[in-house]
Formats: sequence, C-alpha cells, structure tokens
Amino acid sequence: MKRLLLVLLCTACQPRAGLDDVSGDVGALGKGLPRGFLWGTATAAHQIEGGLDNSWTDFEAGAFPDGRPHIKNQDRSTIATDSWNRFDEDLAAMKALGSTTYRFSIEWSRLEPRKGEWNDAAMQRYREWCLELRAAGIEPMVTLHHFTLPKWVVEAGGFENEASKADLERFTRRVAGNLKDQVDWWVTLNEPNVYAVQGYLAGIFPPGKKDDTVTQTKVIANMLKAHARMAVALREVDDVDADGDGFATRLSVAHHVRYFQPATASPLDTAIAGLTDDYSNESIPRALKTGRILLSVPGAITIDETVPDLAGSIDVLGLNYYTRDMVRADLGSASLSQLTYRKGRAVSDLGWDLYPDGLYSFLTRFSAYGWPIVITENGLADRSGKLRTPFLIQHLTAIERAIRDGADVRGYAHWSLMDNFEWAEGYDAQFGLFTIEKTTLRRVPTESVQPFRAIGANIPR
Ligand code: GCO
Repeated sequence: MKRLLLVLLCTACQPRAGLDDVSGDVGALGKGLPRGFLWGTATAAHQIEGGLDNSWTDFEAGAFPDGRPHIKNQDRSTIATDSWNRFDEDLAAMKALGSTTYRFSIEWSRLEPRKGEWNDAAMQRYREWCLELRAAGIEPMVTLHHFTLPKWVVEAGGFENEASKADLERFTRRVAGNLKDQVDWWVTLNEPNVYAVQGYLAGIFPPGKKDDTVTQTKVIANMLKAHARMAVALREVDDVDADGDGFATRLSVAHHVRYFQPATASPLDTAIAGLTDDYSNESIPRALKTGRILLSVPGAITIDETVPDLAGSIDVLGLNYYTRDMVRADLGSASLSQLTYRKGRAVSDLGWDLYPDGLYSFLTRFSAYGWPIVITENGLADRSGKLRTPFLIQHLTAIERAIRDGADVRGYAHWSLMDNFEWAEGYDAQFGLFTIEKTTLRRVPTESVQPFRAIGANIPR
C-alpha cells in the first residue's frame, strides 16, 4: 500500500506538459537504463521487404462496399522499401543509430509459398542478415508472425481455423532449426489483439470482416493456442545460446497495449473502459502467465479455456505502446464503445494522443507478472519530423522513471527504422527515424537520428 501511495504521489508530481515544451537536448537520458539494455528499431517483413504475395496482396487491391479503397490513396505495398535487396542500406542506418538490437520479421509466405514447399535460398538470406547483424554487434530479435499469412493458410481458414497452429508450429521448427545458433530473442506473434480487431471488428485488415466480435474473439484464442505450440517448438529446437548470456531462448509476444480511460466519470463509461482494458490489455498477459484464456464481449461471446502449454510460455513480455484512448460507452455497437482521442493535446499525424504516462503505467502495472519487459514498439507518424525527438525524450524519461520505481525493462525498439508501408494507411503515415526518398529509395536520416544515437551512447555498457 505504501509503495502504491508513493507511486501515485510520484505520478502526480511529474510534469504533464505537451510535447512542444520539451527541448531537443537529451542530456543524461539513457544513463538510467540498465547495463546491456537493448537499443534499436523494429520493422516487419510486409512493410519493408517488397515483392511479397500473401494475405494482404488481394486485399490491397480491393475496396469497401462504399467504393473507398482498402488502402489510403490506393497505395499497394509492392516494392516497399526494397529491404529484401537493400539490407546493407538498412544495416548502415542501424549503425548510424548506434543500435544494439534490430527487431524484424520472417515472412512465412516467402519461406513456404505452398504447403510443404520450402524456399531454402530465402531462408539462407535471413540467416545472412542475422550473421551480419551479429557481426555489427546488433542482437537480432526475430518475429515469426507479423500480420501476414501465406495464401494457402488463408484458404484453410487462417486463424479462424484452430488447425492453423500445426502449420505455424512446423514453420517455427524450420526457422528455429536454421537460425538457432544466431537468434535467442524470438517474438512468436505480433499483436494478436490488433490482428483480430482490425480484421474482424474494424474490417480494415484482411479478411475485412466488420463487427464480428465472435470470430474476433475466437481468432485471439486460436492465436494464443498457436503461440503455445510455437513456444514449445522453440524451446525444443533452439538449444544454442547465441549471445552467451546463459539463455538459449528469450521468448516473447509483442503485445499491443492502449491506455483506455473513461471519457466521462459516468459509471457506464467507467465500466466499459474496464471491460475494454481487460479484453484488450490484460487477457493476453494473463493467458501467457496462467494458461487460462478468458475473453469476454458481454452479450456476444465468452471464452474460458485453459491451455496448459500457455502457462509460462514467455520469458520476456514485449510491449507495443503508442497511445491513449478515451472510452465512451455505446451499447448499440459491436465493441460496446466508441473510442476517441483527448482534445487539446499533441497528436501524431494519425491523430494519436502522445501520452508517455501511459507507457509508465503499463511498465509498472505489468511488472506484477514478474517477467522482464522489452518495449518491442513505440513511435509515431510524424511527417514534419518535429515531434519525434520530444516524443523519444518523453517516452525514455517515462521508462527510466518506471525502472526507478522497480520495473525490469531490458530493451527498446523504436517503430520504425524507416518510413514503410503502414497497412491501411499506406505510405502516408511516416513512422521512420529515416525517411525514404521516393525515386531512389535512399534512406535519409531525420533530425532524430542524432538524439537517438546520443541516448544510446549514454546507456551503461
Ligand atoms: C502495429 C504493428 C506495426 C505498425 C505500427 C505503427 O502496431 O500495427 O506492429 O506493424 O506499423 O504499430 O502503427
């Protein structure tokens, strides 16, 4: 109780200013992070590699019933940042940032374009990336599923079909067998909650279904079951401690958290904000800790199922944190709420409320589970490039504060290394520390590269 009071008091005395008030000087920031703290950026295959043919390909060409294109400005991912052919340029950018980690994903549709047919040359390419990263002192952090599926998996029902977990497990064994001497940090899944909500409630990711909270909830449960199988596979196959720190595997899920706050003091808004928080933020770490999948959309579906292999299936909790939502109850809508952003605050180009206290709150709250935490994504769409440095400073300040208050935080991967294909937002939303010159695809540093490097240089080595 005393500790709680102290945390509350400290929270109250922190400055709440908007991002505009922060100077660009990083000062001693970074010195409050622990020795060996991983410092770097994150990407995902479909957003950067180019030349892919997967669950997004046809969707990108399609339109909603009212004629609006699925992707803003009718963009298609196509060549993306051409990272499949420009890894050396990506690596140079990482080095310029003083990176000690790089989170990227391995594209299942590239490695297994048809069931049981493996592209060994592509596997070899990913292996070379890992070797080059290691040679540069950059710890690879490999995501095995980041929003895309091979078309043959989609035809079999994707994550709507629980049987997909067996295919994902085979893929995992194959990748782990090839990379086990290079990779310890594995992220099995990226954001099961976002995958399901965008694909089945908002309808803005494939398969583009709307207001189907029943399937949405089953998909989250099936993804968690797939994760459990992937974790068992990784622990069996990867028996090599690649970085010599005493652990052969550091397993995590990149869990997307949003700070939900009731829009008014009304009991209904408060209750619905609580439900939303439990469904979206709490249910996944709870399942990963206890094995119990407990997901409920009142009036639509409740899943309460225990999967023994889920309990203890991660070693590190990955958090993707971006923003805060104000929750207004709307019992007529499928999600029972309307989400809005708070007025009068600094926002990203996508209108997201930039709220570092939310990150502090999740770091201290989820510490109770007992896992170390890595921030697997954090960033903002900022075409002007003026908000990114203050954003970084404020979020790193929040992380250092959480560490002082007892959170065990081991790393930070900024989203993203460079501007890339931002799913439904196409190329319009620019999240990169590097921007991409349109015609040459050259990686051009933004003003935030130097401050990013300076924070990294302050981390105790
Ligand atoms: C997600 C993904 C990333 C996004 C990033 C910015 O959170 O949706 O993990 O692929 O590009 O979060 O929105």
